[in-house]
Amino acid sequence: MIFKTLSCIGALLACSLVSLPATDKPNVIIIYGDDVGFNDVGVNGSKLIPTPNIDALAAAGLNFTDGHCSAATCSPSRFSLLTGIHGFRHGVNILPPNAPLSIPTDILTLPKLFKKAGYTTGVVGKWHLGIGKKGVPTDWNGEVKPGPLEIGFDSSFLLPSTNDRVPCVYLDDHRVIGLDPKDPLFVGRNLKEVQKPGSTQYPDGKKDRKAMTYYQSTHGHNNSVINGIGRIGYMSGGKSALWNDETMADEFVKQAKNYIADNKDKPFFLYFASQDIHVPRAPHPRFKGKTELGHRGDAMVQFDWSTGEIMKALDEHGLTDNTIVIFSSDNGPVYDDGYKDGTVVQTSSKEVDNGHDGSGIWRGGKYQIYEGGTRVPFIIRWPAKIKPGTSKAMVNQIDFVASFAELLDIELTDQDAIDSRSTLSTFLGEDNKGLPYMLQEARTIALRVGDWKYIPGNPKSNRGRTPKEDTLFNLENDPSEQKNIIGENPEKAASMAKQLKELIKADGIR
Ligand code: NG6
Ligand code: CA
Repeated sequence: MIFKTLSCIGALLACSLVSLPATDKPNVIIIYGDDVGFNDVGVNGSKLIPTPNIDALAAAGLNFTDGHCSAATCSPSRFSLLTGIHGFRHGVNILPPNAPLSIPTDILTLPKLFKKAGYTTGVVGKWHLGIGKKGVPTDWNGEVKPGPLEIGFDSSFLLPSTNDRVPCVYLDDHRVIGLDPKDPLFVGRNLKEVQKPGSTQYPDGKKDRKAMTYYQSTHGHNNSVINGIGRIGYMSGGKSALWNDETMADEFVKQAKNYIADNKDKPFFLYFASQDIHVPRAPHPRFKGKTELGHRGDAMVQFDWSTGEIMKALDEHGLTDNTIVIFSSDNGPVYDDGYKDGTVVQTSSKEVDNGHDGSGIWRGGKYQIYEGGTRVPFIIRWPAKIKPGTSKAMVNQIDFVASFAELLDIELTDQDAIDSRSTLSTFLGEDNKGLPYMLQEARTIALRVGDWKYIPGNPKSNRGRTPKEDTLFNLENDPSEQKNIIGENPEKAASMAKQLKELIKADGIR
């Protein structure tokens, strides 16, 4: 009996000796915004959009002011976040509604890395990385795959593409929810492809502008009209499964809360990808009029609410201290991205009178190679380990794979996450080193080396996405990228042009 008790105490002691301190396996949540600009959050300067929850997150964590997504559009940024590889190496650009899965199922991904460390992994929200096999039309009425579950997530609840693209239904793991087999769902590139007998047909916005009762489109967005909103791409059927745009944030928050509650007793990784503030901006009526900036500002208030709800859930389960919460965005701000929702008028008229600029002092936004395209809100909170503050270090989402590998002590092979470099010590606020150099994608590819920025010119560039001539900026004296100083610094430009070519051609940066 005594022996038994002693051995029990011995086992307990041994157990506590080998068990890892709580901070070794923190939970990780990435809260990812869509088209949220650097200056759309209060902590970075926004005065006309109240974001108390995001500001509180920043106040309790590290706010990076030179933090970047890898590209100035969604799919390549998300690809890099989840793989540690630049989108251009896999030809990833903005994906159409019925694109196949863009992430190969046999490479290392962020969720697979967490699984190697014993985590459970989940994704809630916007996917836009393609679903299904290349060359095989996806059967939306059966098992919709390969998708997130085939690249390392244990569970997924998705808006499959974007909220301005079909299909306008939620996907729960492999299944569209709420589908009536009598009204099968089809997705196609043109009307003909989806005109199937027996399936609900939606108005074609090109022929029937009046069907677009919620918004008129300014460009594109006039194919299938769903909930009075024209969308990119064609769908038919699935009427009983249609989402409600105005309750989408509520739905995603509910799913995230359930995920946290279900997994609170084991280390988890949750990738929470909000549809806010991408077009069509259709916040719940309770957020309407919360800003003077129209739907775009109100959608940002909704996103701040979602962020607060997730933080509250962590508090309620006692998980705040040992959960790393990362808040960021997939590209910079845009105003008119295809709908007449009043944003341009309201934002620009405010701009004249000390108004709101989603990029702040940084030039440009979504689609553009200038800083505003990729320099986005970038907050990391981990109360157990990170001292609150601000960091000016240059950091990038593409480096999460290598940084978490270091944190979790997992070795990467030469083939894994080839563009991901660990900046863990900077993410933890232990130093201010960040990256010595980094690539920025917006169709064209630019190079930052410290404060120097080299952009290869593109004579065919339109809409100011990239300069027509080779350009060199120095952000230290010229943060808003106004003065091309290539004439005064020909050698610097030549060496950066050479380095850029080599990095693009290389088998990865790491
Ligand atoms: C563009 C769409 C834009 C938006 C974007 C993707 C047109 C004319 N424009 O092609 O509205 O959907 O793709 O945005 O169709 S992203 O944030 O997902 O990259
Ligand atoms: Ca986006």
